[in-house]
Parts: sequence; structure tokens; C-alpha cells
Amino acid sequence: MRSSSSRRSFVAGLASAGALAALGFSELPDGALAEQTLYALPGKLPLIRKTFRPPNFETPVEYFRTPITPNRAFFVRYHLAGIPQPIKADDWSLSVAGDSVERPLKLTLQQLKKEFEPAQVTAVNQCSGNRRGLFEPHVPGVEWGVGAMGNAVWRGVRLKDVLARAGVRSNALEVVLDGADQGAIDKTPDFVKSIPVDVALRDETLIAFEMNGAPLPHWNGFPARLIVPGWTGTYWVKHLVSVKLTSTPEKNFWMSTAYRLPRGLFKTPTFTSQLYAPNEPITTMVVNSLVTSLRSGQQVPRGKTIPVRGVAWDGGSGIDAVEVSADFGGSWQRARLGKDLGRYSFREFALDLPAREPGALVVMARATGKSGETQVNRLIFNPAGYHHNVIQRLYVEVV
Ligand SMILES: Nc1nc2c(c(=O)[nH]1)N[C@H]1C(S)=C(S)[C@@H](COP(=O)(O)O)O[C@H]1N2
Ligand SMILES: [Mo]
Repeated sequence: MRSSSSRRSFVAGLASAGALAALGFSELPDGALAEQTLYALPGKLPLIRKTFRPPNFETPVEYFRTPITPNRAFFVRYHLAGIPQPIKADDWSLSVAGDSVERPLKLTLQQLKKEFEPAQVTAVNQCSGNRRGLFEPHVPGVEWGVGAMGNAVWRGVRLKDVLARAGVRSNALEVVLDGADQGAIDKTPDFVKSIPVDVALRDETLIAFEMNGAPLPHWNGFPARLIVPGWTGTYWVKHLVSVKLTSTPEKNFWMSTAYRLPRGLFKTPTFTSQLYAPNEPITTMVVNSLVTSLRSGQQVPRGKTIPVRGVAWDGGSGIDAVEVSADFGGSWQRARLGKDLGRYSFREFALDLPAREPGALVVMARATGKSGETQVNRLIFNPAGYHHNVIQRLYVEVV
């Protein structure tokens, strides 16, 4: 084993960006980086365009320097080819049905807003495939960098209150969610997701129509979307038009084939009614963090400090600690944590490292949840490229 000081000089001796990338220092493989273009959808700031049809746009890192992600910078993810058409609030209604409700019903947006108690939650919406572009070996799918996520204050009504109005039968197993977007000339099956009934009946599972105090942007699900705090973004169905309580597992492509993981690979909760195949659906997010104050390859003047700041989050236990290392993980120091905005929210962290001697450093940040789960040193490979929470290694040069 190398000592940390010889590791440091080893890193300092590396000349080319290619050699650094080979060690995992670049944020994305070279090809993926070269393809990054910024583009502003109507109502949005310029975001990193991954695909245009369907619209898949990633949030640039600088917007994670505040714990709440601005609506105009919030990432956009769609599955069905074509651009989802804006919906008029007056034309929209939500149907609540299924074989496990007593009384099917339909609600307008006005009814939803007026007849139910308001509720809100601050929660991270992160795509299961966030950081897929960093997978080694490479896996197919949208090659996301680090910005297929965002944190917002979501406001709306509780799904459980809406379900209660329709009457929940005791045989209810899953709640099936469908949005207004459809692949009209598309071969892709309609995007329909389900969640376990106990998750649907939690206080913090919402039908939201506001994001950070404003109506949901079209691209993030206007006029209403599902919020499932702690669970990955795939369950947060946008432009929600149908909620069905069912006594049988939902078996469409998006539940049975996509968004699945090898069984038992992660210690996340099990979606028990969906265990009819050798694999299992993804559920909650794994603990993770993002350094927002440094870019790999950055130079810092000697005598100054190296600011290590960023955000950390997990699947809902809340962040317990973020530790920072400047010696390839040889030693770790606890960062200060920012204000607690709730267990589903981003938690800010900060630590200043001294930039004493000229040379190269590898800065790492490692988050641990209150569940005891910690970010991993090595990728837990899975074929669809989900749950990337490898500790970042940022190469910083003191000059
Ligand atoms: N109607 C609809 N809802 C959807 C999707 C979709 O394709 N259609 N994609 C899901 C996925 S996979 C993610 S990660 C989140 C992304 O939310 P955002 O686009 O608001 O950032 O929306 C979810 N809800
Ligand atoms: Mo996603």
C-alpha cells in the first residue's frame, strides 16, 4: 500500500487530463463531456441537454450551491418521445378509481385546492439514473452527469386524504399513477407507475401543485404531480391524471422491466408486491453528496483555503454527518452541516481546508445518513446504471 504522501506526489506527477480521467477524476467520460450543450426550454434557464425528444435536461452544478433548487433550473426528465403539450388548468381533472376504492371520483384542480387540507414537504427529487454517465463499465440509457436531481418545497394535498374520499378498501395493495403524457405515435408503452399502498398513505406523500411557492413549471408536471419523499424520481408522476387503488400488482413495462435492480444488491426497502421476478423495483435513494465549490482540476493559490461545500441527502433517514478527506481517504474531518430543512431535503455542508504547500490534493466528501448508511468507495454495478453514490474524488492543485 502506498502512504498518503507518496500517493499525493504520484498524483502531482501526472501530466495529462487523460491520465487523470483514467483514474476517475473527470466528472464524466470524455465522450459524454464533449457532448454537453446548454439549451433553454421555454420558461427554463439554460440546462445541460441530454436528449431533445424526449426532453431530458440536467441542472448545472452551480445551482446546487443553494439548498433549494430554483424552478427555472430544475432538471427535466421524460420517457415518451415527443414534447409533452402544455395542459390548461381548467381542462385538467384527476380521476380516482380502481378495484380497491369504494366510490370512484373525479376532482378538478379547484376542488383539489379548496376541499382538502394543504400540506407541504421539502424533498429531493432525484432520477434513479443520476450519474449513470459515470458508470464504468458504461451502461446504456441517458448518460446523466451529477445534475439529474433537485430539491424543492412541494405544496399540495395529501394523497391519503384524496384516497380517503374515494374510500380505501382493505384489500388495497398498490396505488397506480398515470400522467397525461402519452406516446401517440410512439411505440413506447404509456408511462405508468405504482407505489405500495402503505407508502401512498403516508402523511408526506403528496399530490403537489406548487413548487417553491409557484405553480409547477410545465416541464416539472403542471398542473399536479406526485411527490414520494425518499423514493427515486421515477415514482413522482407528472401531469398526474389518474390514481387507481388496486388489489393486484401493476405489471406494465415501467414496473416489471424498467427501474429494476438485482435482488438484494442494495439495502433499500423492498417493494414486496412487485417480487414476481428475479429482480426488484428500485425504491428509495441511497445516501449521497455533491461538492459544489470545486471542480476537478481546479487550482487554488497557496496560503488561501480550499472551500469544500456542497449538499448531501439520502432516502429519508436524514443526514447525520459529512466528512472530508484531503489525503485519498487516509484521514477524515467532519464538515459543518447547514440548517436542517427536514429529513428528505438536501443538507448543506462546509469545511475549509488549508492550502499550505504547493502540490496536488485529492479532495473527497463522504456523507452518512442517520440510518448509518455511508457512501461507497467502489461502484455497486447494476446493468441499468442506478444508485451511483461513489465518493467523489476531486483533484485540486495548490499553486
Ligand atoms: N408523466 C411523467 N411523469 C414522470 C416521468 C415521465 O416520463 N412522465 N418521468 C419520471 C422520472 S423517471 C423522473 S426522474 C422524474 C423527473 O422529474 P422532473 O422532470 O420534474 O425533474 O419524473 C418522473 N415523472
Ligand atoms: Mo428517472
